[in-house]
Amino acid sequence: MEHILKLFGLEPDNYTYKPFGSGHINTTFSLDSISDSKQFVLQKININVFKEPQIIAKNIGNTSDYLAKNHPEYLFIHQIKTTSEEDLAVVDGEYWRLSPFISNSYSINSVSEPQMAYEAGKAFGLLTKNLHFMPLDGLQASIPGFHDLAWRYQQFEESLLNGNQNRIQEVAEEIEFIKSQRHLVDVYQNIIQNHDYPTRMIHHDTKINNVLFDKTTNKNLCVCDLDTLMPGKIISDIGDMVRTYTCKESEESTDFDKIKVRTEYFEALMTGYLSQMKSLITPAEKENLFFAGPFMIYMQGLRFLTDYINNDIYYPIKYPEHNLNRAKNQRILLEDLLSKESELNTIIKKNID
Ligand code: ADP
Ligand code: GN1
Ligand code: MG
Repeated sequence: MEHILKLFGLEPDNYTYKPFGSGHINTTFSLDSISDSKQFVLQKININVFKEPQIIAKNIGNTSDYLAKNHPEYLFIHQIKTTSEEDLAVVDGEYWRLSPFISNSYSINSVSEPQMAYEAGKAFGLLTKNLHFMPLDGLQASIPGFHDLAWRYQQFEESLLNGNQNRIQEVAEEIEFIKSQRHLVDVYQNIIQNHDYPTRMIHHDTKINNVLFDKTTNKNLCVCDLDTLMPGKIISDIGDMVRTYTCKESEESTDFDKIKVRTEYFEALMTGYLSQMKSLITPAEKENLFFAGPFMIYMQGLRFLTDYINNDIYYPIKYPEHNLNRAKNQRILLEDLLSKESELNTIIKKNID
């Protein structure tokens, strides 16, 4: 830690640090100065997942420069460079990045008021709106195929061939469910092949704890967790909001009876998002707004189930059936969402027309 801090020009004796946040992938610390009010967020990038950390740095760096020039009033968490002007500090083959801590902010792990869903939707809508005209040339995916549902389905099929045979037998019902919804992959592929469906700079991880709220006003301040900020489609951002804001229970819950879509939260997040994006959304995007939710919930369930079958090589687990329970949770959420399709489409129409 001492060495890392020095690379960023910070005096190690002046700082205390502690683990921060509850993400699955990276390791996050907050750094607090003992002599003044300086605070930072230091993050070790998981290089098993992000195989080329420089891509993250470039995506965030380009976005930061673009926003500073075109939307200087917008609060964007920039990267602090090392003393040798690098975006990342490399120590023993591990990659670290530093950003300012946004003061007077807090984040939440579940949404307990529609107003928070509205604020979060607005925050992600504003990011996409401000990046609408940003050139994407030369930018790459920090995780290739990250939200490529066809590829995720292929990985699921491969797990059925090469994965843990006992587990495959045990989860036959969940496997059948994933297979029964295979048509969602076709809808996704139609979107990808549709030239009228734009590629935009997309956050790709719009979970509620990636929004920072103002401690004083409870309004959104900005979004954080920018590792997957990269070119993509709006169904990723809208879908992950539907996945994580509409249900009272998180993806960790095994209280399966309580897994239900709360339509007022769906409306709140859509209203917030569309308050920013309504005038920029294309007809092709408009047509597929409901699909965003099924797309992301299906993909997440499929990823958890694939990981269970592959003996839990990706997501950290706390007990043996953890990934299986997460997959069940997402299956139930998807079933409930699909059963409310017509009601939710009415809400979308009301907000977009
Ligand atoms: P991960 O989810 O991969 O652990 P995040 O970047 O989301 O990493 O950070 C974890 C938590 O730390 C966030 O949910 C948020 O509460 C807080 N956080 C992250 N960046 C900042 C920041 N720059 N200022 C204040 N809080 C932050
Ligand atoms: C991971 O790092 P974290 O917890 O924000 C995952 C997301 C999943 C999420 C599910 C790089 O995000 O895609 O939606 O877990 N990120 C990566 O909780 O795989
Ligand atoms: Mg996060």
